[in-house]
Amino acid sequence: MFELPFADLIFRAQETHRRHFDANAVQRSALLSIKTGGCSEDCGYCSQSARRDTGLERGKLMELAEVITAARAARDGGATRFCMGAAWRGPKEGDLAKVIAMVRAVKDLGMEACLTLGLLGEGQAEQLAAAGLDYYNHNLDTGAEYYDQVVTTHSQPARVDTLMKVRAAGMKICCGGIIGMGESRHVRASLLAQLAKLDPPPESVPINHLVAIPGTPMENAPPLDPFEFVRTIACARIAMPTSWVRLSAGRQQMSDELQALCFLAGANSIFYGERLLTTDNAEASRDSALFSRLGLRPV
Ligand code: SAM
Ligand code: DTB
Ligand code: SF4
Repeated sequence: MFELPFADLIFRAQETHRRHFDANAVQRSALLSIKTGGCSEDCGYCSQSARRDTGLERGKLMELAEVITAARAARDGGATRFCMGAAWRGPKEGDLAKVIAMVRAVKDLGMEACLTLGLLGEGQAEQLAAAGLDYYNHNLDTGAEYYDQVVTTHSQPARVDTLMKVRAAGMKICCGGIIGMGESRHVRASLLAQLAKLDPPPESVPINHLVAIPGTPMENAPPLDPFEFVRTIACARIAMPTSWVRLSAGRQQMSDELQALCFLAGANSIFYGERLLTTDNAEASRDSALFSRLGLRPV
């Protein structure tokens, strides 16, 4: 699929997209970093690893009241899902109880709730499901053959194990990866094949463009041809026809025209709001203008 002429690939992606979705409807999720920095892991793209100096200030787990204020603002701004992320290898039991209170509060505000807390231990997925968590985000991040060039402190099979726990507990899976980390096209195809082979495939598939962060090993990653990113979105759409494909990190660095190509290729979800986890996102006012110029409808 990656090798198809661009127009043929986009045509196939559109055909697939329109069979399963309203092609003009785009879902909006808001993100909040509830615990920032100081992470034990060494993921080469990440600003939050304690193993390197990215100038990021290390924070404690946020208080419930602050999370509620942020969630209410996100809802009032039009987000339908609120995603909370923590810079952990995985949650400790005491922290999990605090996070569960946050999930309940988000649900009380009438939004879907999503968490990304790292690797889950025995029984933790069940506790999150019981609290009403809709989605758990845990990315494969890259193709299996490239993973150990990106992360050495945990393995990709360990991540797959967490995904199985999430599924067994009855929650929906949000799982995708990062494009532009110097990987080959073969690795990009392999990531998408691994995602599509999950049974069932993830309900939500975030495709992140690497945000190159000074102080990380990927600071000087070779630039990716923007059309290759669009191709990756199109292939994700074709390989996972009924999943929400999210145009995730990296939108702020993209032109409106490139984002439009991504929507044309079958992306139908975005992160919405001024911040991702530790970096800025495209401004809500820019997104509203883009939606209206393209006739896109938020859902
Ligand atoms: N610690 C947890 C984990 O690793 O699963 C949750 C937070 S982690 C920051 C969530 C995801 O954000 C990563 O799996 C990666 O896909 C994405 N991410 C982190 N830094 C990024 C960057 N600089 N550019 C693009 N995506 C990034
Ligand atoms: C995902 O796939 N992308 C989001 C969310 N899941 C947690 C995170 C993007 C982070 C971008 C870099 C940063 O802001 O630190
Ligand atoms: Fe830690 Fe997650 Fe960043 Fe890896 S991606 S360093 S596990 S916060």
